[in-house]
Amino acid sequence: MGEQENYVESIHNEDYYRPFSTPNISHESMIFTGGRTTEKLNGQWHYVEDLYDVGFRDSWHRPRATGPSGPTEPWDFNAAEGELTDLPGCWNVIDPRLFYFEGTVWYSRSFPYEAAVPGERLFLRIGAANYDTKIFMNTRYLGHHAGGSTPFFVELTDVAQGSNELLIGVNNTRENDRVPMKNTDWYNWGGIYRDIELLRLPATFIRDFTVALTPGSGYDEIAVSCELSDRVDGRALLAIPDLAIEQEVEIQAGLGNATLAAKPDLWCPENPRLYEVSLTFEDDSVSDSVGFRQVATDGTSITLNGARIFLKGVSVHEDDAENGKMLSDEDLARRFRHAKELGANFMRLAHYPHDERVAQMADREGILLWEEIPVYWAIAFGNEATFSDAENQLTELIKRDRNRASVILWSVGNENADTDARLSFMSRLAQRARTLDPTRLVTAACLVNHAQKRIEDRLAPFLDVIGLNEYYGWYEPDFDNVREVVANSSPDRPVIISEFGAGAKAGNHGPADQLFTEEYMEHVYQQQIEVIRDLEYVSGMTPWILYDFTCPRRKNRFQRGYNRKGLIAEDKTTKKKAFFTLQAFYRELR
Ligand code: GCB
Repeated sequence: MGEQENYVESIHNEDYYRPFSTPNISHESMIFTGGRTTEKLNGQWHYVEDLYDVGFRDSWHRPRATGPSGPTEPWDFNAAEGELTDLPGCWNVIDPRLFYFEGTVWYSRSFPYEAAVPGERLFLRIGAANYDTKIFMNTRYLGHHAGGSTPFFVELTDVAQGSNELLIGVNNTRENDRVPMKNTDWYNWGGIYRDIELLRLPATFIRDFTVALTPGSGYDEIAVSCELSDRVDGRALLAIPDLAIEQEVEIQAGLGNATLAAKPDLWCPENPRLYEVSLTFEDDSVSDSVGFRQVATDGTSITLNGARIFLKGVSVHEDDAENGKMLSDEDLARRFRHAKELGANFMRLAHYPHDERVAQMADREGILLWEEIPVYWAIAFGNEATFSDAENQLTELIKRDRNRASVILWSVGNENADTDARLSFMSRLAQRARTLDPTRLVTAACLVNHAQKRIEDRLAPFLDVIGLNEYYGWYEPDFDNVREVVANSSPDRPVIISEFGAGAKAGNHGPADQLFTEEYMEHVYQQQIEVIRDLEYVSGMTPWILYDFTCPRRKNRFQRGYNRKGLIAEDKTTKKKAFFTLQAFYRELR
């Protein structure tokens, strides 16, 4: 007894996180949301930053002892008393004091609930929160989600009452076993920065729904699959009115698969034709706007609907001085406007899953997409828990976007040193992507083998397309080396130059051999284009990058906290000279 006399658990227990480490909210609880009515919980939430993790140490979610005159204990926290902020949003931009905050921020709000129909189930969906999110409702801990850019769901049915208190802790601490790890070349924005929604569903509902042209079918067969929330048998009804399709899909033990003969107009950038597709099972119904197309490789070419295509692209981050990582409608529209102005037909969404509205818009606008998970630089490749996290993020991304015609490539990572541990980790991810989605190509942004001066990566046999980041003219100042690399390489599959570029401060002019001038950057683009244009095996390019972006690693006088490789400055308006160099090339390729 003696030892414990002055023992105060909340200040002596460094294992305070453990009770909140399970259950893990993963892709398994995802729900297909296309066509569903949701109730948004966006808007004003209370928030409080928690530098010392007191919320976990002191269990801020616990019920408070109250007497006739209010609380009977001097609690340091009250969910209803925090300052107010609008969600979705990043805390770094609410208040300059929070710009550099890394740790947990608690968000809280209440909402009323009344079941609309008996037996209804209630779910919470969060579009994304960076990085680890712990959900509490009505004093109960419901689970946590790891991963900063994918959606997740938690069921509230058993805890929901007439009046409900949601308390959500979001932690963005950079850790070496997370995905990404501590060191990245972008800003570690924190917060719940995508929609927060409630879904009311019947007791048995449609959990997943995929629709695609069967690969290799001759463009005349559509494959549909669905999964229900329970292992029931029955029949679902599939409808594609514009193809005059209405067909029953047999469900056995909660799973349904069907193939349909159909001759849809094929989706492509010039004709981004979408079809309304719906699936109904008993009281539940979902729908989606789906484009039908086929992407494949043929030797060192990429083909879309059987025809060779050159991917005229640009890389993009989610980053904004006013909104952090939250993508405003204005930003969304602007990035497509700028891509089109460049003459692009392709975008690389680097280095993590972007807002789902991007792929929806790309479907409508006819822009092809590369989507990626943040297996970036020095991931803890030997750590199985890190692998599970990466695999879960990949699965959540694929499940979210696999009906999007615009998405043609899943990238399993970026610029990772070619070690045995990385080969095992990333080849498993590549296989996972293939199993989840046989209708798309798998890639990764690899590095040049600088010792051998050639395109060579042991991961290549696991990929359909080799992404290649090369910075000749910048980190590798001697541009002639690229000619040697090219002469030494004969890849057996298509290559996309997933990055090249150079930094320039918009408005900084000077001779073409002076770093950080627009002229230097322009010259790098001219030289790169001259080399790339003659390479048969190069099927596309996504130069780095559309806009300058916030980056704490970049501190010289031209950078001042920004990566300056944008074709457009961080104001998202001022174009640098290289923008027009790339535009001229893409126009010529038309
Ligand atoms: C890279 C990385 C990218 C960086 C870029 C740079 O290779 O993939 O995330 O921002 O280089 O500017 O150095």
